Amino acid sequence: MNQDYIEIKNLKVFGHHGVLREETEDGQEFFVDARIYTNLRNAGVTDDLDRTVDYGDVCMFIHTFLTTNTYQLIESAAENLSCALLIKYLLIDKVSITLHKPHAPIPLEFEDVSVNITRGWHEAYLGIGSNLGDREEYIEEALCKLVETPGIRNVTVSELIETEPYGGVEQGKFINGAIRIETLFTPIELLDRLHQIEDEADRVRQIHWGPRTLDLDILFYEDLVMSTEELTIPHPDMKNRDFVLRPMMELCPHYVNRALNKTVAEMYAELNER
Ligand code: PH2
Ligand code: MG
Ligand code: MG
Repeated sequence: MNQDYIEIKNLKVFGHHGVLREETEDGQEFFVDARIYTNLRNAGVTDDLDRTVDYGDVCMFIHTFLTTNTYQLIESAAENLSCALLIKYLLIDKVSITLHKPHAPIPLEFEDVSVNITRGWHEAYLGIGSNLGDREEYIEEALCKLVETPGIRNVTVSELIETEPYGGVEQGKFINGAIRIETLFTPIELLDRLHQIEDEADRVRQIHWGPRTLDLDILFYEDLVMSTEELTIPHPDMKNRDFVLRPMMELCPHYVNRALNKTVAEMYAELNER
């Protein structure tokens, strides 16, 4: 993983962020520290500004962002600023922002109050499937919606394949595929967005594992291993599903399922031996 960064310290911005009326009316000084994680190797060896993130440009962007938007909370100002930087500058993988408010309305002597957050793009893999209605059209539409979602970028799709229904319910054949994305969402936020897209595809939740116009499942989210009532990552049944592993073989055969310590290629080979 990239460890390089550009660091900006104590960039002064006069802004109107705050909960109190005098804060939004009169404004006050804020100071921003920004650590911009981006690989500096290419710029380093070529001496070419176009291969890095221009820190002057970033400073102007931060200044404009924090003067033209106002937030009640410094948390919210930092959050929205981080996302805006990650979306605007394609070379930034991750950003750490500290937003200082040294004149915050606290009736005591103090030096500074600040928030610090780190935000970045996360690699995730999704399964997609449909076995009702115009299957290709539902999948095409869902892909467009993913591509157009702010907070999702670099959407890559495997070949789409027709598959026999798996799991014992008698139903029509599926079209399945796998998708690689990069996202700013947390796993739960991503799941919510996928459910929204499913709902917009006229999906009705009837029989468990029954026919559906559109199914979008999270297969991997970085190297995360998690399990809640709502969501298990990596997808707990992927090792048994040819319709998941076959398209994944095309996208990421060497990706490791950290719950099983097996690569996609190993899971696929073992499934085919059974
Ligand atoms: N999805 C299921 C159940 N069975 N079978 C195939 N071939 N493809 C699927 O996407 C699929 C399934 C539940 O999500
Ligand atoms: Mg599914
Ligand atoms: Mg599902």
